[in-house]
Formats: sequence, structure tokens, C-alpha cells
Amino acid sequence: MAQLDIIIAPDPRLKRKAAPVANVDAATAKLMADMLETMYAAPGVGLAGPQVGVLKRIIVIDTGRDEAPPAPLKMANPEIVWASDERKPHEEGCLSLPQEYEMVTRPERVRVRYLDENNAVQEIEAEGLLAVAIQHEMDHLEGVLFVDHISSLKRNIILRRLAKQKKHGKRSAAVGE
Ligand code: K1U
Ligand code: ZN
Repeated sequence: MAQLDIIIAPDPRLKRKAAPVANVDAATAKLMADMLETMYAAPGVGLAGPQVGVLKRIIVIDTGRDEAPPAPLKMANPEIVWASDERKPHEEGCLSLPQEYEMVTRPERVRVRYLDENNAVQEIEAEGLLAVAIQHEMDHLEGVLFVDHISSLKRNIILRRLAKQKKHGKRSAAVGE
């Protein structure tokens, strides 16, 4: 397995739509394993292909907490086939927007159909953090970030702050060269 580099916003690669996977072959299964390793190391509870520069409809999620045994979900071509009318606010973060957190309101429960790492069709119903993470990761496949769900004022403040940090980081690296 290998750890992948996570793209930090603002970056045009995070705003593009990802393409469906034809079928989950060995290379896709390896990518899913690498994405999970990257997510655990970050640490995070989800990761989507575009965040590691892969414009494919692949997401990985594990919302198990601390002492719980790992319960990874590896999904290709996830589709929401049902969403509850009830919506709930939840605080969201993103590995591509480090140290930024905001409340986002989404459907409380969803049913999602996807291809697993063995190319088998699966369907699960999710609520709580798992439902939030699935919807957050699926947004990445459409080039949508959690800040796209908040006011443009807050979004611009966050994106400008991240752009400044990136610029500062680059300048530091150049000084060290
Ligand atoms: O998409 C991502 O960058 C992953 C993101 C998923 C997510 C978290 C919370 C609400 C919605 C979506 C993260 O994992 S951010 C990091 C995080 O929440 C976390 C980190 C360590 C332990 C527990 C949570
Ligand atoms: Zn994210």
C-alpha cells in the first residue's frame, strides 16, 4: 500500500466532476486501499478520488471511532437512491481544507448503492456521521466542497485564508531551496 498526497484548496482539480469507473478491477481495488491508508494517516473519516488527483468516482469512508475495530467502506460509482425529507445540521471538516469547520445541513438519512472492492453491487442505509460523510464525499465527485453549502461571505474568508497559507508555504519552501 502507499500513501497519496492530498490536494489542498483552492485548487482547480477539486472543482472538476469525476468520471464513472467501468468496473472495479485490481488497479481500482489497489487505489481504494491506498486511499484508505492515506485517510487513516491524515487522520480523517473519508476521502474521495479528486482529493488525491484521481478524477474517478471512488470514495472511502470509516466513521468508526477510537477503540472500535476498523470498518472501512470502499465505494465506486456511489448513487444516492433515497434521501430522507428530514434534514439535520452537522459540523463538517475536510482534509482538503485543513483546520476549517462549518455547520452544513443535509438529509439526515440516505440509502446509497455502489460497487464494492470486489465489483459487487451493494446498498446500505446510513444515518449520523456516516450519512454526512457519504454525502460530503459524493459532493467531491461533483467538484463541490462543503464551503459551497455555506454563505459566500464565509466561503470567501475560508478560501482566501487557505490561499494565503499556501502562498506562505510555497515561499518558505523557496527560501529553503
Ligand atoms: O473529505 C474529507 O476530506 C474527509 C472529511 C470527511 C468528513 C468529516 C466530517 C464531516 C463530514 C465529512 C474528514 O475526515 S475531516 C477530518 C475529521 O472529521 C476527523 C479527523 C479525525 C478524527 C475524526 C474526524
Ligand atoms: Zn472533503
